[in-house]
Amino acid sequence: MLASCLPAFAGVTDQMISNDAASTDDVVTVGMSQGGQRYSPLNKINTSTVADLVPVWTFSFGDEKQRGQETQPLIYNGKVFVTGSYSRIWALDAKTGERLWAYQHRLPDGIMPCCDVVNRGAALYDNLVIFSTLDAHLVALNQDTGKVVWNETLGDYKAGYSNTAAPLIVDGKVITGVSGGEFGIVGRVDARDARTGKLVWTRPTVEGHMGYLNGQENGITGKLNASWPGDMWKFGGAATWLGCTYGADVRLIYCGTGNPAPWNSHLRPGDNLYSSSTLAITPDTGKIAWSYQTTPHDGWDFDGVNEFIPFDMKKDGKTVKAGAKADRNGFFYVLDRGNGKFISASPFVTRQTWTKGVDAKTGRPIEADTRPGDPAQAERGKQVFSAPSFLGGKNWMPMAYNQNTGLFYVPANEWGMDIWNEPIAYKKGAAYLGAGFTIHPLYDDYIGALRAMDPATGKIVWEYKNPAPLWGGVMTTAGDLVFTGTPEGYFKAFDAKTGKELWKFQTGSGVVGQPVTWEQDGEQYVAVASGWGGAVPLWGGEVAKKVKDISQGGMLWVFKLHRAAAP
Ligand SMILES: [Ca+2]
Ligand SMILES: [Ca+2]
Repeated sequence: MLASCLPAFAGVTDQMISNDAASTDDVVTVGMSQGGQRYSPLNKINTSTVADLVPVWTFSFGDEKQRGQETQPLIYNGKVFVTGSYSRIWALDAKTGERLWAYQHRLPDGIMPCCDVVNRGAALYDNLVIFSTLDAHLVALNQDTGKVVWNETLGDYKAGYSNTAAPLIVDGKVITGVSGGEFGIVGRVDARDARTGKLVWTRPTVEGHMGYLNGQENGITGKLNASWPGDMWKFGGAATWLGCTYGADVRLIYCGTGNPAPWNSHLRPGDNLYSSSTLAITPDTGKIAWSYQTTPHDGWDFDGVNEFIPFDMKKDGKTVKAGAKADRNGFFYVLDRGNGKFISASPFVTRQTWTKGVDAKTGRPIEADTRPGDPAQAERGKQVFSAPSFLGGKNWMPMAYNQNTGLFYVPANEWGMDIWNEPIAYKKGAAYLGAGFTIHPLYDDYIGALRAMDPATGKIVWEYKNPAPLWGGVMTTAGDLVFTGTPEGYFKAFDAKTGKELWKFQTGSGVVGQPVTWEQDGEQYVAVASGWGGAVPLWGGEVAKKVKDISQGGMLWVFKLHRAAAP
């Protein structure tokens, strides 16, 4: 067929999504690939040139609406698609930053996002840009006009459902999870036809709930009452609030699940499957292929939602088809991505009080005696100190994997909590915790630590310590660079091999967004959103006091090398 017969841009295809990591002139997935490695082969910006990185344009999210900007921009067809707080999205001219269109989702009163009004990015498919909203909708807009093409409901916001994660596209299906584990919702993974929004399958993440495929019953999840007592599974949590990644070679979708509900674990003796786990789900049928529970019978709100990233691990002269996850509970896990077999668990923060370690044979943690006490006989059970805190050794902010160095770059935090349990009963639309807590820093001089982990040895190769907690995503490149932001407002670049800080830029507000890079007209660009917020100011206890003076914001920053610096 003659090239002239084809429109210049026919829309985003499955092929383009599969190839996102290698195609450097666009970024069509959150995570910069379906697997979420956040690695770019671009190297014009590198350890020698990064000092000359300067802003090209900025875009203000505007209005009176600021708060946390945890988004990742997408770049396609000369446009930047970026989401913002309060379920907003914009299309911008990639060359100039000029606004092409804006869409602001009409949010009802009474939405219940637990952890700030954030959004973590959109998905592109065909001529659509698809994102989820704080009232638990999934909205698809025309990429050229910003007009709504379809709008589906993910859950009842009055029961505590919301959604902030970026959707994942697999084989023409849009894959989403749900938020709301603090309100006793039931976690779920859905697959919809990306063009129409029509539900293909749904898979609940709490045992006893029925799955569906094309409107037909498709088997219950797990085995009723095998790991949950009585009716507790009916409001069992296990929210899939960070969405999913995909291992194309083994054709499995990986979704992390959050805490079992309520937090008071004495009300639900048992492992409480499939909470605080990684689930591998088949994209065609929505069946669970394997699962691995990082925190059985979670009593600390460790969740297990953190992203599971497929990578090829070189170990003992062999290549292992592995996947890695830095869990809120403080361990960096490596599993076989095909069958879920446990390979290793290594601490990536300094303290894990809840366990004596992970059994190397079974992969099951050995519980230490630090579970908050049973309040059955008293108003308040015994208070304990636990590290990590429930905000996690790592929270939502995604790590990155560099294919050259073979290292993962993990945005970690060092903090603990006083935690106690209280009586609680489920009530629709009310917090369902049965716990109280105060978060404390572990050290005087830092909370955040960007750590380079060698997945083959479980060793920390280098670390960068930051006074405030790290809350932004990480990106790494073939230019031997690691990019991330700080609540203090800096966007920074580090040497991927040594951790040496090579460049920083003050963005005017805390950086909790996810950086990306792409090539345009022969030059390499880098972008990140700035705007302080997220869970720390809301839930951070003693830590929140430390960061209370940071200005809010809402700005997309775009950088490239200063031309005058060229030879
Ligand atoms: Ca690409
Ligand atoms: Ca939780």
